[in-house]
Formats: sequence, C-alpha cells, structure tokens
Amino acid sequence: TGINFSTWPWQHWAAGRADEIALSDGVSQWSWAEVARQVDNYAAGLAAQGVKPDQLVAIIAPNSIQTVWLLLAVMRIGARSVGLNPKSSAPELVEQLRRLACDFLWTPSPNAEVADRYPVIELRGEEAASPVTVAWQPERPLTLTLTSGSTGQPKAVVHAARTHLASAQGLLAQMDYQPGDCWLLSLPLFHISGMAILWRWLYRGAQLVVADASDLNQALLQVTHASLVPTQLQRFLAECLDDSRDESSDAVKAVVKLKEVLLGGAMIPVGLTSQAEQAGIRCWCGYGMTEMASTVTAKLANASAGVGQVLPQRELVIRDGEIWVRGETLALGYYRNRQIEPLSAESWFATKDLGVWLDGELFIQGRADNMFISGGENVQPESIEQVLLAHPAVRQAVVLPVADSEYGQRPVALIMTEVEHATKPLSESLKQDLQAFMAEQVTAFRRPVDYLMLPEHLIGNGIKISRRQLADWLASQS
Ligand code: 4YB
Repeated sequence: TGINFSTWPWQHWAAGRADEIALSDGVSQWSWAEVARQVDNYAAGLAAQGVKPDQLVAIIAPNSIQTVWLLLAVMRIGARSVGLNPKSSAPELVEQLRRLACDFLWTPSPNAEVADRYPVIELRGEEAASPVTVAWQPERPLTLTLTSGSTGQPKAVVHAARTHLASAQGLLAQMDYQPGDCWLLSLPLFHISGMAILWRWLYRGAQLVVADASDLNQALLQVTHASLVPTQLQRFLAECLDDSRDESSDAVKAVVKLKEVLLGGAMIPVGLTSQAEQAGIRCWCGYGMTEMASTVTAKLANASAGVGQVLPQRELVIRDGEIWVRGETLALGYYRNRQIEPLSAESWFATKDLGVWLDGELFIQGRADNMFISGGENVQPESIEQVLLAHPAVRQAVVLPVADSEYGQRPVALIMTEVEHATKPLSESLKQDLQAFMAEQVTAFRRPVDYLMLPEHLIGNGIKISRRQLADWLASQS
C-alpha cells in the first residue's frame, strides 16, 4: 500500500504540504513549495547550459546542499547523474569519467587535470521562461551509483525513481520516519546508502538535514534519524558517552534526539547496538547492496547477530550457500558504453554473499570471494573479524591471507584500536592479549598468525575498506 506518485515527489509534497519544512542545511530551511521552486530554477539553469535529457552529469563532491539541488535538478530535466568519490586520486577520476563517457561535470573544487577534459557546469538558478517539459516518469533511468566489487573497476548501477521509491517504501514499512522527523544525510550521495536517504525523504515527505561532513557527531545531535556504518556509530557513542562521563545514562539520553539509526554496509557487532540502546537510540540492522537500491533485509537490533527478514518489495533465496536477490528494488542494469546492460542473464542477482537462515532470520557469513584455504580448511575472514571485533580494544579488524609454505595461506589480522595511533606498531602487550583472546574462541587454523596496525591512509572513503588495497599494502610489507 505505497504511494503512487503522479508527479515528481517534491511536487507532490509541494501541492499537499506546501509550507512544511522539507530541507535544512543548518543555516537555511526550505519548505516543500520552496524546494519545488528551487529545483525548477536550477533545472532551467542546467537547460540553459545545454544539459539535455538522458545526458550524464558527473558530480565530484562531498555532500552539501548544492549536491542535493544538483541531483534533483538533473532528474527534473530528465538527465542522469553519477556521483564520484571526491577523495579519489586525479588519475582514478580521469579513468572513471572516461569509462562513463560523461557529458558534463560538476565539482566544487576543480582540479585542472580532471576538469579540463569535460564541460564543467555551474549550479545557477534561472527564472524558467518556459517551464522544463520533462514529465514525471518512474521508469526513467535517473541515477548511476558506483559500486566496487573486490576486483576490477567499479560498476555503475542504474536506478530509476521506481526502484528507489520501492526501496524507501519497503524500509519505511518497518522503520518509523514521519513528517516532522529529520534524517541526516549522514552518508555520501555517491554511495547507495546516502542516495537511499534522499529517496526515503522524498517518499515520506519528511525532513532532510544536510550538514558539514567534517563534524558528523555534532550533526547527529541535531536530528532524529541517521544511517551509519558501524564505525561511525562507535565513534559517536565513544565521544558522546565520554562527554557525559560520571553522569547517569539519563543525561546522555537528554542530549541525544536521535530516535532511530539504520546500520549497514558491514558486519554489525551486537555489543555496539546494545550500547546504543542504553543511550536510548533504537538501532536497525540492515543488509543491502547497490544493485538493490540499499537495504534488503532489516530488523530492530537484538541479542543476535543476524540481519532480520526480507523487507517488502524484495525477494531473497539462498542457493548453495549464496544469497540471490530480486524484486521491485532491483536496478535497471549496469551502465557500459552508454548503454544499460542487464545485471545478469536471469531475473535473480547473485550477491556473492554467503548466508544462512537460522530461526527465521538471515545471517551473513561473508563474501564468497574473500574465502581462502589454509592447510586444506576453508577460512572465512569475516568470521574471524567478528570475533576480533568483540575484543574491547578493537575498533576495526580486517583479516587477510598471507602466503605460507606449509599451509598455502594463513590468516593475518589488521587492527584499528580504540586508543593507539595508526602510525605506531601494535604494542606487544595488546598482541599477546589478542592471541590469548583468540586462542579461547577459535580453532587453531583460524587464529591469525600475526597482528598489524591497520594503515590509516587505507581506511578509505569511510564506508568500506578495500581489501584489495590492504592486500597490496600487506604484500609490500614483507
Ligand atoms: C554487509 C552488510 C551487513 C552490506 N553485514 N555485510 O540504507 C542502508 O541500508 C544503509 C544504512 C547504513 C549504512 C549502509 C547502508 C547501505 O545501504 C549499505 C549498502 C552497501 O554497502 N552496498 S554496497 O554495494 O556498497 O556493498 C554491498 C555489500 O556490503 C554486500 O554485498 C555485503 O557484502 C556487504 N554488506 N550489509 C555484512 N549487514
């Protein structure tokens, strides 16, 4: 029983809730009527600069109010956008833009090496003399979102309003996000987790808050809803609980307006969600991926490490241990050579994630392509990481194989700790502590043979750590 929009969602809300606050950037606020007017003006500005339907605009920017306006305006004129990580190196960006064959570029920090190759557009409003004619079309390809598998170049996943809205509808059948609630744009729009926040906002007609990415913890105190990767929640709780040390947990609850947090993107430690619940924050554990427009399964956090049940509008099966998905939220395809090609030959999409159903709940065991063999035994790095994460000193853990003459490969753990700085080697005492800890919990062939500090420069875009880059780094260490 979802909403069937017959216009662009912001126009829908501008008609029904014209004066209600829709958007805020911490300084200014816009009502739905103002959002609809601004989008039309920016759309006219794009059209005046020559942007045409079905053309591709690359956006290289961190989240900002401008990024939101641009994304909406690009859709409004029937064009498409793709977000690139602004932290990528210039050669990486040049290569991605070339592969995407983008028509225009927008970036707040032009770099000659990148920007000289493409027409750079401006975000400027113009009073539309003749209104932009592209009508609402839920099937129209609108957004491209890059997703990097463990190998090779990132793929550009194409979604339409229909798939994004189906994703929002199914998730909001579970999570409570009402007009008056504000969801922080807490993850980048160039990643599906950020894009999904935008569409939940559009679907519900609630509020979206865009804040300076440099102070996430401060922004989290101003909103009711946020999407976070586990490490972000960990940092928030550490800082927030630290500030109110010696005070009761009631004092913590008083400063935190946050009602609901959606977690995802990686294994979610149970200890983390129970700590958040003590601070009065309801946590939802999600499992999802770019090809399915974000969350596929979700549940309210509890004592089990599972990721709950399948949300409405999605289907999920496990074949030979691997998770396959499909449904209304499935992407239109991958963008290659200016064409949209099907994700796969059949209607189901193979995720490469291994999973099991236990007590009516899905458990993610790790990615099939991360598994390696040690002395004839299968080793799933994620299962070792999960145990390491339960150690109080460990904030982040990545387990990788290293070559071994006797076993073929053996596990090594890269660790980020609560206290130490990433430039220092791990202390001997912590190493010994971890060895003893692991000896109690996992069988011998799964115990890491060494523990190293996770190099800070490879922690990545803050969403996902690249195992490939870490493996290259590890190989260069010996
Ligand atoms: C997982 C996993 C899990 C994904 N356990 N591995 O709106 C949301 O759903 C959201 C909220 C907060 C943070 C992130 C999100 C996401 O969208 C995450 C979606 C995502 O990570 N997409 S991805 O294409 O970049 O990667 C997908 C892969 O990530 C999956 O195939 C899994 O391997 C892994 N993953 N959730 C363990 N709960």
